Amino acid sequence: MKTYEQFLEIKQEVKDALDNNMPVVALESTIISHGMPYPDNVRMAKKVESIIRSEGAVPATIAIMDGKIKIGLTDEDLETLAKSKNVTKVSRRDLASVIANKSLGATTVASTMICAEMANIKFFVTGGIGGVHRGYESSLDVSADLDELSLTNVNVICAGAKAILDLPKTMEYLETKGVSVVGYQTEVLPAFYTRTSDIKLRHFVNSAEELAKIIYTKDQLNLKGGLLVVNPIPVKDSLDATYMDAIIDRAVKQSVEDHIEGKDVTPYLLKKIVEETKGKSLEANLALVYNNADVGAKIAKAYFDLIK
Ligand code: PSU
Ligand code: MN
Repeated sequence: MKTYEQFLEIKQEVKDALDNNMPVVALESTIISHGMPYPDNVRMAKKVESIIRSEGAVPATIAIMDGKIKIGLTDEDLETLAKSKNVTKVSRRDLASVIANKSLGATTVASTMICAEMANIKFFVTGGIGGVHRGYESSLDVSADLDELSLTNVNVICAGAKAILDLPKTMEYLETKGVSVVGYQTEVLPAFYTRTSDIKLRHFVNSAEELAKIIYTKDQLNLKGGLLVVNPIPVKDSLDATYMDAIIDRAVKQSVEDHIEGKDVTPYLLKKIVEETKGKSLEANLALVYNNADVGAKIAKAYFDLIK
């Protein structure tokens, strides 16, 4: 028994799937507690799980509760995370304290990867990852998500990174850390609310089967770290880039004026953008997460079909 297993509480449904080599897809909880307002957040969390199930995979939303890493949550757990005011945003550096103190914690991309790997889950669906923030030169703000992608062998499916970040620098950082970014039916980096950016990708695929082969090969090569799959928002849900750029610029400027720092930056910006777009950005955010859930489950399924 591994020493960390004493802290894992894996839902029976997830355990059964793992034992039988069935596809399991991990989901983060910071997107619920700090990424979207109530009650849209809990609606999102439940719908994402149902999309993954409808593709024949098992969802496993991850959070820290009662001194345990819970892998697979009940609807009641999701409601608690969505509603509570005192949920800690837990990244790698926060994990031990929040578990030891038995506080309620929502996992970011970085900590969800760590917990998923402990439970032997290979795939993880989210909306957007953290990255190198704009104004990095003075703040030194780089999300721990990026280093985690280079360390932890969990494959992450997202819609790129939000334009609240410095996208070219985020891509440079991933390159330095040796993280493979693979476009799913796109040759350029999608920018979350929009399908495209100026950044060309070095690797892209057209199908879940092609991705499954790359992931299988990466594992056989024993390369550490995760693969980052970037999947563009559907055309009908994407927003106008110029409109969003202006809103994001204002939100970033306001965050500097308001002296927002550290882990509060991302939630602050997400909230401001939803307010400024009168909910339009939230609708886009929901749509891209659902799309990622669909694609992520298909990739997980293709992978387990391949290794059978
Ligand atoms: N980007 C989004 N929505 C989110 C997040 C990022 O569009 O909810 C969350 C994720 O949990 C991500 C975290 O891991 O924010 C990154 O926070 P930070 O920048 O503080 O590392
Ligand atoms: Mn940060």
